[in-house]
Amino acid sequence: MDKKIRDNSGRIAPDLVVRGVDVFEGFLGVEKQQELLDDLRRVVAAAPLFVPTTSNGREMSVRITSAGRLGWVSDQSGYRYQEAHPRGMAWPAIPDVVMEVWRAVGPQDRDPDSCLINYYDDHARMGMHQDRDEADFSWPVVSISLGDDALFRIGNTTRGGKTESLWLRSGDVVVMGGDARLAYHGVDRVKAGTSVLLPKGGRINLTLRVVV
Ligand SMILES: O=C(O)CCC(=O)C(=O)O
Repeated sequence: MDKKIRDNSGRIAPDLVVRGVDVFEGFLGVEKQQELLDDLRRVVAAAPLFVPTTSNGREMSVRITSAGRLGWVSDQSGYRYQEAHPRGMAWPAIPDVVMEVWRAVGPQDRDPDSCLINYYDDHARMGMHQDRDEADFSWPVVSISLGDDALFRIGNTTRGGKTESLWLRSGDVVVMGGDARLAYHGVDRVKAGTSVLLPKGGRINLTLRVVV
């Protein structure tokens, strides 16, 4: 990892804490981002991106796939984690670079079960929501951003109220743990042309979770 400023307990210190959410700016340097992108191309070749729908049939604006033992899906039967891609194949393994990030900023004694891969084009967004499809909220959610800048919004542990926004850039890592684990959050927009990492533009976000 490129950032190595550690606190007394040996953990890497965040650059910023917004409402209890730890933000590690530029955590992955350009070479690691490129390595990760190459890994993700292999993941997507084995388990293609698909458009999730809400239970009432409305298409979400992101395209998704997963790596790891379990992947998150949403369709007319609702949202859930499952062991196979909607087309039936097992999810590919979580890339090593992603596991290195998890071990550097997340728990050392438990690996994630799932790495959700969201692809945002210039028009995609993600509404405010809580991550609560997992069994145990004491494990944090670790998120990695690649590609164009995204306006990430963090709210409260109940819906509504004041929120704060920050731009997430390629290589940034965010950890939502402790009291912030159940904070409402979302992505208001992606700013086209702010990164050259993805040849066709857009943004990839990876979220790592302990599910069971
Ligand atoms: O794209 C992001 O930065 C956030 C993704 C997210 O909130 C999620 O996958 O639940």
